[in-house]
Amino acid sequence: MEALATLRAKDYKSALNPVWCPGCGHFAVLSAMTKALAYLQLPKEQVAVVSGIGCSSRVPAYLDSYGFHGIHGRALPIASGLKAARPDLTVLVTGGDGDGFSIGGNHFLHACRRNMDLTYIVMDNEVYGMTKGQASPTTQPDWAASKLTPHGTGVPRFLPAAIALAAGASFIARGFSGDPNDLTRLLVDAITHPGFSFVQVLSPCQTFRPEQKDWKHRVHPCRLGPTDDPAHAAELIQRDDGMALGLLYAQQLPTWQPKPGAPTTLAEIEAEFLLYFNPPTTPSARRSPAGG
Ligand SMILES: Cc1ncc(C[n+]2csc(CCOP(=O)(O)OP(=O)(O)O)c2C)c(N)n1
Ligand code: SF4
Repeated sequence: MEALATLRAKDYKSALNPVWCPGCGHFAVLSAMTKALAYLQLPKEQVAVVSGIGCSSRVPAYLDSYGFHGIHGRALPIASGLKAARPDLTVLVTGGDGDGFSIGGNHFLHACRRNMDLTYIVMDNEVYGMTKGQASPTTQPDWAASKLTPHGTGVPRFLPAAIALAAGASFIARGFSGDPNDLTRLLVDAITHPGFSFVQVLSPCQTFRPEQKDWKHRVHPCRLGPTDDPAHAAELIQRDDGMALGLLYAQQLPTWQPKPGAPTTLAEIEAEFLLYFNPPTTPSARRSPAGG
């Protein structure tokens, strides 16, 4: 029997070159993703990457797996539908802090508590990069560089790890694009964790947040974690300065599974939603017996 060829990180890259600005942190995140996939030797046709909209959400185009470049803030519901229909696939979800925590914030909360076996990688640069530098939910309240918020937003920051924990996520980690080896290891752990894995990746925006160059001096390993105790995790995440890297919390919780016998093929799913096989033609016949 012919031995299967080993897949290398570059085998997971598509022929498209990223259009990101030179020095953008997202390059290293893409590279760590390909290394993690190669480490796990996942067949390319068994991997699907779903994203929203933003510079970070362009990732599916740069990978040679299945992918779906969705709509702003809707990557998680699209990925959840895909995972429900094809539980055999490894489904990764990518996006930015604007995409995932602002317009997509509601979906983030419910994906955490539903605990489907998805890996959600958020490239957090504390700004809307693609739309030219507006404040995002993770932007500091006094950041006044955007013309839209000349005095800062004045609004406290969204704390992704704390909110993921409160919403019921079973795996929470923080990586840094400037530390690609540790990031690769975190992604391997996240992909192999059964359930919803949330990885916040600090990924600087060179263009609209050039001051983030100093992140390489500010990040540090998480000294208190990881833990599987939610109370301990809450304490360590709340005390955290937002720059602690590594696995923060992991817990084995029941994952969402499709019910046995649930429809899986498109024809079966369509049949579930079919209201009338022989639609009534007259308005009175269309009314329900209660007249509703
Ligand atoms: C419904 C909708 N609203 C707004 C936009 C405009 N829009 C595109 S990307 C984006 C923000 C992206 O920021 P982020 O998710 O942080 O990613 P980054 O570009 O920083 O990687 C916005 C507001 C849109 N495409 N669709
Ligand atoms: S605008 Fe910022 S996030 Fe977008 S590609 Fe450029 S550096 Fe990266």
